Amino acid sequence: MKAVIFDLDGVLVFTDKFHFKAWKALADELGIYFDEAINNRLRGVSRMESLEIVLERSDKTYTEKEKLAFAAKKNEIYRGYLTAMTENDVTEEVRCTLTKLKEKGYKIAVGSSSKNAKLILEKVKLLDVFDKIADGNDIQKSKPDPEVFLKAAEFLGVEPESCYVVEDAEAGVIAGNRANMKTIATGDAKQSKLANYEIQKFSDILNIV
Ligand code: B16
Ligand code: MG
Repeated sequence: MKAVIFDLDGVLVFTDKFHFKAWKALADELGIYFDEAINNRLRGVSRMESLEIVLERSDKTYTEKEKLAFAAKKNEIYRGYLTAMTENDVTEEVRCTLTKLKEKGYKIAVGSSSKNAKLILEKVKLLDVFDKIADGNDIQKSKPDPEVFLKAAEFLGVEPESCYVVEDAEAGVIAGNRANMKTIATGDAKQSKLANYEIQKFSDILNIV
């Protein structure tokens, strides 16, 4: 049995722009500098680890309680953007490619660091398309740790060596490599040249697997 495991944010849907806006709103409120380059470092990284990166630019030291409140605030703003998502936020190309992979006999799963993954998949009507979903609620360590992809493979009952991982984040590609899976880079992840394959468009996956 073979499988393809998809990262969510930046691969299946483009919620990265919402993460950016939400972190920017929090950073502005705290008077901390934040830009696209810093935002790129947050791809695939858990919410609390992302907050630590955002706070690198602050002179102040915050308590754990304050940090939890900041993360909750960011998540509230982020989830506000998610409410507007619909099935139109997933392209026909993505839906067709997923169908063709299943026709070819592949199991398909999501491997996302996000604790909001199921909500997003439900909003864009992809929840029932995947055989399994491993997300931020299933793991202790976020990417670049391989845990989320190993969980997805375990949920599917497929050996890691028989899995492909599609990722837009360098941290995610490293996680896929560490999981002993074959990695396919899209978007930002192509810059690091760490993946086994690169794609220009989503349907190119069909030429690789
Ligand atoms: P949440 P992915 C990741 O999703 C995002 O890329 C990253 O920016 C975010 O901090 C992380 O999920 C946690 O998200 O705050 O919703 O739990 O790319 O692994 O699908
Ligand atoms: Mg991503």
